[in-house]
Amino acid sequence: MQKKQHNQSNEKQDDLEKNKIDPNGTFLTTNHGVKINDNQNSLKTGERGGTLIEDFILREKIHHFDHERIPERIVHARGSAAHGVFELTTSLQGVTKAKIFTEVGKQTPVFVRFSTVAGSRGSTDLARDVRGFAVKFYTSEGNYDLVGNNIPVFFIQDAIKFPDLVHAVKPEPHNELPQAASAHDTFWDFISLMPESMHMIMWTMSDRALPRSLRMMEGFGVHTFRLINENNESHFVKFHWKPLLGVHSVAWDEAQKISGKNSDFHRQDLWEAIESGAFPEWELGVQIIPEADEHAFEFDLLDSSKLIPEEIVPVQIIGKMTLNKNPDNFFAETEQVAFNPGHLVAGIDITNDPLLQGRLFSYTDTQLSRLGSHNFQELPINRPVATVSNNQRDGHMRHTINTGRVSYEPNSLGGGCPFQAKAAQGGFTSFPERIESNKIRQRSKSFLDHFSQATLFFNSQSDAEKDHITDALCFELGKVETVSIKERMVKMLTKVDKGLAAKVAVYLGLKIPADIGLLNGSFGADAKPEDFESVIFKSSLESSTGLSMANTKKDSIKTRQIAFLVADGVDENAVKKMGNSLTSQGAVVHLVAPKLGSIISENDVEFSVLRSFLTTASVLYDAVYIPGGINSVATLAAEPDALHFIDEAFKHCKPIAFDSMALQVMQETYCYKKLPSVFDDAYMVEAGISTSDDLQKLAKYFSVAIANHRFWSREKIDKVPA
Ligand code: HDD
Repeated sequence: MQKKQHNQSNEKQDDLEKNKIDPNGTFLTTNHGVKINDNQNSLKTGERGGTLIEDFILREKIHHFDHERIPERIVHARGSAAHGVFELTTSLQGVTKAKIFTEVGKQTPVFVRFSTVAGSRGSTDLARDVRGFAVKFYTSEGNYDLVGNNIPVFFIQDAIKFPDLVHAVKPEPHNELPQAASAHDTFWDFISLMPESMHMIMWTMSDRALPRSLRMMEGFGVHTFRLINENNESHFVKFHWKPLLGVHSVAWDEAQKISGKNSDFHRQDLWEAIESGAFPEWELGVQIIPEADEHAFEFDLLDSSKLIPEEIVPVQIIGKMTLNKNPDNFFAETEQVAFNPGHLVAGIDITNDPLLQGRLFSYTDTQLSRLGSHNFQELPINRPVATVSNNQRDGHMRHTINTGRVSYEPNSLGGGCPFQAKAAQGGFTSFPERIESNKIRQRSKSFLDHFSQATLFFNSQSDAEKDHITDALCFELGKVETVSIKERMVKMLTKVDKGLAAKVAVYLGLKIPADIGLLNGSFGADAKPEDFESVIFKSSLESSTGLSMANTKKDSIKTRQIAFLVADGVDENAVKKMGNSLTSQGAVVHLVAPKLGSIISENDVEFSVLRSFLTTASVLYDAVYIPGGINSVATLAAEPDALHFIDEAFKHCKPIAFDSMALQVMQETYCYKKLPSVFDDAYMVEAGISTSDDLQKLAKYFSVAIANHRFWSREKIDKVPA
């Protein structure tokens, strides 16, 4: 692959540079710097003798190796990350004093780690799961971490339930099954007893949980945060990351197959996009709510199981983030990076959201067992570009050499330094929220509405998206063995949408339940039935446009992977013209042939072939093109793997284009033979299938179809066995 020159020099990159070691051109040494003369043989008592304990070279090498692993993250263990920059385009001056949101044009270095939640470090990228979207901004005023997800709400309202949630979704403790999957009894047992999770469940059962690419998903700060201005006035804020490539997902059948064909699919996609210079980009949007409007909504702003529909508070775009550099070392950067929602800078503050409050403790705490020392902040990837000067000292693995005799404040021996900074000097001040309350373990009644936004989300989906949610629930609950759990879940679904509940019940072979009755979930031992019984709210909105992926951008084929199915005798003109047309728009074209090496075209042009039907699969592509050429189409028409490739792409509703000569191949496919109506001229474009003798015209149709992503209408017709 051609590596593009990245102009990624920034303060953080310069800082990281100091720690890099170039292994080239130096001798092999021990960790204490002694040159090694023989790295092939241990020191022995004679050629066939025992190894000597005095062999410090062997001892050190094995010893280091034995300790190379650290505990994986307790959640979000599987992740991929990249460096980049954030540039502010619209100032929030007057709303916040945080320079990152007031200095237009300033480029702030960022490090972003995407993750799945439930799976272990080596688990598949394509699990049905929430994706973590954690951004570390290395601002001039200190590190600011926005540790969000690709879903704007959360399963639970209070952090005290987090360990229960995670224990329920992780592999079951007696047999460590299943890996990276929520489709098992303990997860649905917990969920069926937690009505507050129902909104999030609608999202996780939707295609949002199966991103096509980490570059094609939204990010959300989830909680309501505060922005604080120079006068210490507060505005509430919700953060949104909007991908410039739009929000796109894969089909569930496809996701499962990708997991087998390439379980690093997302990691590789992110890496390759950045290496090729197709830098992933997101706009940062904010929903800003004046302090006075805290209670103006039909839900509680402090409740993380709710979102603010964009129709009610529009998202204002204030900047753009571009990821332009891959990490140099996975462990040192992606693994050792330590995020914390409590890493705030002056001008940004937290709220009393009980989910957020609990997180503030958890992240620093977990880094201790993961990274081994409080000094994890000194690791190169975690170090701020802002100056660190305080009186914290010592501890395991301290890197900094603090000079001088003063490590306390106030002091006179150090000239009083380092001084506290006044607010006007950039010192962090917490918002002086007025609080008058009893100390209680209780949840606010304003958190009682568990279903209205679940219903709003469901109602906002396109027909295809609704079908996918239904199918996902059938799959997940179909894997549950305990009947009472499935029944409770179906009862719960009746509160979201009766039609949905009925379809799932029928599929599972359950009776359609009568009304749901009391579900007290986690309101605590002292909660009284009247506190929550029959409290069913309804959103005043029927639907919200931003919640459906059907309304996303569909204007680009940048970075889309297109398979050209070819064999000897292919029409080189078709390959070149279609190839040029697609690659000039930023798509990536791969020739896929029966075998590797090269093919010779009709007119003796040689094309090198790096992928075959054995080494790749349709699920790794966005679209398929079959060029003409008498011998090529004859070979492909007789090649079952090629026919499977096409049928499978068809099944996953992907755009398919073929030259009229390649009709011979199509005629052998199941989709063509059994579903002739799809290949009716009038329907083909609607179904994302194009054919023509006119290459230019074909390329144009094909591009539009690829930008459209998928043609879910095909799911309405009979299924294809692929
Ligand atoms: Fe969390 C990691 C996002 C609730 C406790 N969380 C973690 C990561 C992300 C999130 C993206 C991975 C960061 C990385 O890439 O290193 N977490 C969220 C969001 C939440 C949320 C969006 C709800 C809105 N988390 C949450 C709660 C708790 C935690 C309520 C505990 C009370 N999360 C953790 C953790 C992790 C973590 C155990 C594991 C590894 C780490 O922190 O560094 O502390």
